[in-house]
Amino acid sequence: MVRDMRLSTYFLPVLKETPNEAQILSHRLMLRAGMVRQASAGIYSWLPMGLKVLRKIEAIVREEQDRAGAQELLMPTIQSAELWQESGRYDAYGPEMLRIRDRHDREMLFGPTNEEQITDIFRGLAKSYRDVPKILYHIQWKFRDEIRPRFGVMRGREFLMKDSYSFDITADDARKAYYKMFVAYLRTFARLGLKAIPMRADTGPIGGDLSHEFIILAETGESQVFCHKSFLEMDPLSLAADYDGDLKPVFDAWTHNYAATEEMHDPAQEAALGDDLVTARGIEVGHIFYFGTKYSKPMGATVTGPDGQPIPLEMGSYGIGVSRLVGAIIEACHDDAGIIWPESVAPFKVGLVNLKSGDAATDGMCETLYGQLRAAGVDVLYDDRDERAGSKFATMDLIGLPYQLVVGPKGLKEGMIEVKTRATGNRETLTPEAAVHLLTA
Ligand code: 5CA
Repeated sequence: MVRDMRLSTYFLPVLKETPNEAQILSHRLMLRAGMVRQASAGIYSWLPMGLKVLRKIEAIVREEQDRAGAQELLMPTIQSAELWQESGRYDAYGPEMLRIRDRHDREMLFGPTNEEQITDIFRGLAKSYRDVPKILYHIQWKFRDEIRPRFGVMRGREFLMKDSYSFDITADDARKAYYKMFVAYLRTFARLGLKAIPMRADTGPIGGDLSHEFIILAETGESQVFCHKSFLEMDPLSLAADYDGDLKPVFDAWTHNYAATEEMHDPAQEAALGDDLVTARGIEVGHIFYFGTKYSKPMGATVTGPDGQPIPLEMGSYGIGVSRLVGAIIEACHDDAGIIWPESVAPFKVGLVNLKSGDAATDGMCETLYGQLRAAGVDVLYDDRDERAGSKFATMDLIGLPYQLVVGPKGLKEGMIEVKTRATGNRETLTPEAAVHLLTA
């Protein structure tokens, strides 16, 4: 049985006024729909409904990592400065890194990413070429003291990231790991209801020479991006996800046409595209890097090869902005009335609206429907409050559940209830049995 969720008792602090600190739509909607509350600049508490969405996104990201053969572990948020001194990034990372001293005056930091930490784990525990290939990942909070935290959870200071790290002994094998994660990302974003385009990207402070950002196009995006218009039509879920097979053809199919972020863009190639060029704003939801031995060499992370000689590990890292995705999905999926969740990440599948709380017939029918749907494993939020119909509809549209099941005394006299599909606005009058059938099919 799915958990009991009645609006009369659920903690859903919906705001009537539009908060004026929010500059973009997803941030306004997240505040209005009671999903998050700002704790301090760029740092948010996740309220029950926001957390539900975050967890659903996290679960899809995890499933696709596991499917690709990556193994989950969990590294701490607080790291020792020593590891970063070994890699040479402690000073290079600059003021974005939150530096902390413990009671013994030891230098610590709140991790902005985990290349050093995972390299340290691997060098300590993996000894032989037989210990690779491996892809390890975790889903953990990061801290970056961004100069301009903004747009709510989209550019936070504390944010949830999925970061994976691959270990191989040849550059060729490391590329295979890169292709695997590339395909896992296509699948992940498609399942989240997003069209994310892989674009050639700059490697920035992570380093390396091969990198793609996964970008969803949105007017409010922070990056300027350029791509061939064919990307708008490509369908990631039509791909075979046979991770044991050769994934280079899939990678080639997705990268042979031009797509680049601002840092990597090439005006000559763009001019040659003519009318086929799309210039747009985009939101970076994922970023993957191949950087070879950049960390393994200075940190002495080697395994012994078949001939007994040490081989420095070939590595890559692969990030997804899990908390950023909550805002990004809203940027991609909304209308004037509010959020329109893709079913895969919706906090509840169905909102049950009782148009006349206190009326024996409507109350009775609502309880019956609520019980049947929950018994069938459907996540339902029941609006059992004694409120005006108009305000109930506005709340349902705002929070964006895929289906609204509306029960009122008039319809019930005819033995009918209404199902509204949030995405299309389409309403159907059905018998209660037909409605339950539709929503449990
Ligand atoms: N170590 C590498 C890959 S694991 C890394 O840190 N890559 S990253 O810097 O590109 O970050 C990975 C993803 O985290 C980005 O694609 C983005 O979606 C998300 N992200 C980065 N900074 C923030 C931020 N300030 N707020 C929210 N999400 C962020």
